[in-house]
Amino acid sequence: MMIKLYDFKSSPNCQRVKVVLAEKNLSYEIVPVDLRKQEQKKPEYLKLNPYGKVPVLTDDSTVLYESLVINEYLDEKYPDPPLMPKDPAGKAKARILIDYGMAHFDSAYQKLRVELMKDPKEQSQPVIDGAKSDLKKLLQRFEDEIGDQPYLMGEFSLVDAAPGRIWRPTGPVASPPRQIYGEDESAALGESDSLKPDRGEILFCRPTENALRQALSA
Ligand SMILES: N[C@@H](CCC(=O)N[C@@H](CS)C(=O)NCC(=O)O)C(=O)O
Repeated sequence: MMIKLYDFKSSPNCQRVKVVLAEKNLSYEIVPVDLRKQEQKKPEYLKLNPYGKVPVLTDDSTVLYESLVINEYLDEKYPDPPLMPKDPAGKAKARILIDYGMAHFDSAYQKLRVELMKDPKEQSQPVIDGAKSDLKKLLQRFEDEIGDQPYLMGEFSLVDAAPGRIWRPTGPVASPPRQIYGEDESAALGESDSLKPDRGEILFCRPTENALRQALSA
């Protein structure tokens, strides 16, 4: 059995799959796909993913794309530890939160990310301030959902794996761990050297007040 992940290190879509692979302690081989060289558009890659995007995950003869679908596959195929509620209502709730993150949260986050990745001289403060203010409002939904629980569904779940960095205390303007997020982006977004690649730092998703303060007060 061999899992391969076709990956570009700073891709959030790849990162959410890596979180699940790590959480399930699955070993896998990374196949780097350099998006800057358009390797994702080569005919042989398009045979794996007709959309020409990363990630692709192969598991023996199974070839999958779309990160959220890959994560559900991994959870069903490798159920230890389970990362979705068992009951249909719980599953539906988890999917609603994932959809909220992807459909509503991500665009504000991407706006901030793109701006922060620019040369500081070219950054627009109004764009940064606007995106932060949007994110703060959007994060409130997670604050309300999480309450006193450590994770959005109580236990760590695919909801916590889905968002990449933003819903975590190590948010985009705080400290994305280099090991998952890639050197360039971590440097651009401001990495703390104290982070180590263990579960606590890479996988915890706690959109707590602390996260809000750390990520958005700057
Ligand atoms: N919905 C897809 C999105 C995949 C995606 O947009 N991947 C980006 C990297 S984060 C990509 O490959 N971009 C290169 C391109 O579009 O050419 C997923 O969740 O896997």
